[in-house]
Amino acid sequence: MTPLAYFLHSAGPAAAPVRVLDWALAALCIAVCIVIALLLFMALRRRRDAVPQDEAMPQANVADEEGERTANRIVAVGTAISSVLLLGALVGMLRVLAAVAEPPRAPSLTVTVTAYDWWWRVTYRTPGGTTLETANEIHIPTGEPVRVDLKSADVVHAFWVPALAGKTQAIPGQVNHQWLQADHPGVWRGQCTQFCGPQHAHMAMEVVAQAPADFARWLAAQQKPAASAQSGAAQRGEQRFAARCAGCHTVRGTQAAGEQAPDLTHLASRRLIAAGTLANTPANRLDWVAHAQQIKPESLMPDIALTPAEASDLGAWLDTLQ
Ligand code: HEC
Ligand SMILES: [Cu+2]
Repeated sequence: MTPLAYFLHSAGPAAAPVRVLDWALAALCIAVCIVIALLLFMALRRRRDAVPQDEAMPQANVADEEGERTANRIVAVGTAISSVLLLGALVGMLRVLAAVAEPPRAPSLTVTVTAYDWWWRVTYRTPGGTTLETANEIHIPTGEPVRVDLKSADVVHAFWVPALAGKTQAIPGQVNHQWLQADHPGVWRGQCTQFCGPQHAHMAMEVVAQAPADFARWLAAQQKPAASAQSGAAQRGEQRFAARCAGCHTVRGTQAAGEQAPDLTHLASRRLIAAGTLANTPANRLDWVAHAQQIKPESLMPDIALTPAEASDLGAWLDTLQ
């Protein structure tokens, strides 16, 4: 799907009414522009035709009484037409707001999304009562409304996945709510839409909608702690991680329990890293660790210099985080 299609099409009932409104308002604006351009063109022509050829310097403002009445009538009619159109647009918007306010039935799944400069923490509370975390990738089952509780850890952000729902702000100290629903499996991109600092543009996320059985499998896999390192390289990598990365990152099942950065327990299972900035390949992961400040300047992940041996150990460990 091309990036354009992400916001020109809706993929569920929370977005469909919004998309109808989008097209209706776009059509209305284009129609108004065309009418005004035509009127302007006619006015220009009329004036030129009205000026007698032999008058060198036509006098401006020679409107006689009849002319003035015509002008007043045009203003009145124009104002009336604009008012009707704007009121119609207002009614349309209020109806759409009402239509998407509540999901068709109570959502059985709630995902908590916390916005950070410049990434998204995604938290699930499973029926068993455990919580699990991931980052920048929100999995949902198809055909069901999913509730999103939105928080912010720092400044005001806004959460918007155009194909699935309207946008909602994430405000520090407050929990906002919205709901999403995808009618069929697919991946839809979302983006922070409230300017939140230098890397605002690199604050994307993806919603991955899966058939309910696939979603249940994903959830079960994400719930597990990281598998213990088998190879010597991966074991050395885990130690490096504990020494250099664990202050910020958590990997469940190891001693790494940092709170201020994405949970990396199942890092390798994600499609993208750094909030949609890079494809999640082994090479990109190491590139990010060494050059985060070039890839995403001022991000809260520092550049971490590694010798080639350290990088290959760390890479081996990160690759195991499936
Ligand atoms: C000072 C805190 C800090 C340290 C230390 C740190 N990181 Fe990070 N890391 C972050 C933050 C914050 C992000 C999110 C950055 C963003 O996307 O804007 C991040 C993102 C990442 C990501 C991308 C995760 C994703 O899903 O998008 C990877 C991979 C990563 N770090 C690996 C490491 C490794 C490996 C180390 C140790 C060699 C390390 N980090 C050390 C703070 C830290
Ligand atoms: Cu933001």
